[in-house]
Amino acid sequence: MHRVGESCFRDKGILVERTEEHDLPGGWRSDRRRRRGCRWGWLGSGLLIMGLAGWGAWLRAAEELSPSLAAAPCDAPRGQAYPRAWADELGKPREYVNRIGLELRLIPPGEFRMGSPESEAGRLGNEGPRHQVRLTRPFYLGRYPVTVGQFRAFVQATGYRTDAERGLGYAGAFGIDLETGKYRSCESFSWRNTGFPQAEDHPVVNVSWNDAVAFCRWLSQREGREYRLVSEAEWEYACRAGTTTRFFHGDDAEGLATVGNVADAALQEVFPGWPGAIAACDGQAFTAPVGSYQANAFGLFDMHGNVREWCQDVYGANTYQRGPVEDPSGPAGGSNRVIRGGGWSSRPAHARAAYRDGIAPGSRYDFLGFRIARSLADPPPETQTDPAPSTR
Ligand SMILES: [Ca+2]
Repeated sequence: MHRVGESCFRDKGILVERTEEHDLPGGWRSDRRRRRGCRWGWLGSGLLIMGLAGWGAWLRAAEELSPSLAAAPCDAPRGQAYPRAWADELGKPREYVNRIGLELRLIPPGEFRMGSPESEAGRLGNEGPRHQVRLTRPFYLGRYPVTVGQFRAFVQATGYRTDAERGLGYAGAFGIDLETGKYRSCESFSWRNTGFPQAEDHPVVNVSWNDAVAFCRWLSQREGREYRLVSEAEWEYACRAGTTTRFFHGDDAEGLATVGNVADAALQEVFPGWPGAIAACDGQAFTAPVGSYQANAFGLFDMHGNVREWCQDVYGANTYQRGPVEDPSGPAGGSNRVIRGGGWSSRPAHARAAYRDGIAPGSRYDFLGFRIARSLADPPPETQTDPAPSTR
């Protein structure tokens, strides 16, 4: 065990251990054993700690009741270790698959710098000021955006008609005109008809925020536990997974080809001159099957590309200046909802971890889908696995 600069503090019932240096996964197991010993008091390993390290060390160890917050910046091995440590500590599965095949990963509580530094290439004014945010509660987050097949299960079970199909505000959805390469509204566009081919494992698009919330409501009733859209802070924290760069793989825009489906040479083959496309070619001009690119350290796919994603929060352009720094959930008033992450048609600047926008909740586009979250305050899921970190 190799530790430097350790301290503890208590905040809102959560005991937090701050450590400047940690062991990687083996060290977590050592931490856990020590904490369990503390819980059992004189009968456990607390006696050994007291005997070996003295009274002061025992007092410090006795207060350590949970793993550390996942503190950014951290490298990928440590980022992978945090969820495993919290899953072990909480006795929860690190990943599970629900009844419609939706895979979720446990996201550890943690601290990160939300927003972008003023020096970041492509930065917009609504990404600042960059500020420290703490998420105090672990939660589950979908590994992928919700797929066409999963959304179809919802529609078939309920007969639900989306805002595009009902013509809320306008008929259909906004999609790309394959003849001109321009965006336009088309009354025949919906999640069933995007204008380009989609298989069941592609992310669903042309769904509004209202449709996404309806999906969560149905899934909550079906599964007996509450599903919801991810908050904006949760989204950026989960996307970064301990990193502080423009993208979770680094700052290089061309590197996006390995981690996400963005505007690239494949799209330019269909629409020459598409603005901002990277030179790499992933062979996918439009949406790709979810999970086709590399995951981040938290095991999440498609955070930087494939589809933009609805978040739960109301959008405010200047909310970083006055919002809470602990478990922020967006402004109380307002109508537009936050969208995060890049899509298949996005230029790199719009695929950054800090990039944010807000649009009307009834909007539907062929580059916009959603990802769902769930709290841990539910009974254990029926199907559970604990796989090795994926490198897909
Ligand atoms: Ca592509």
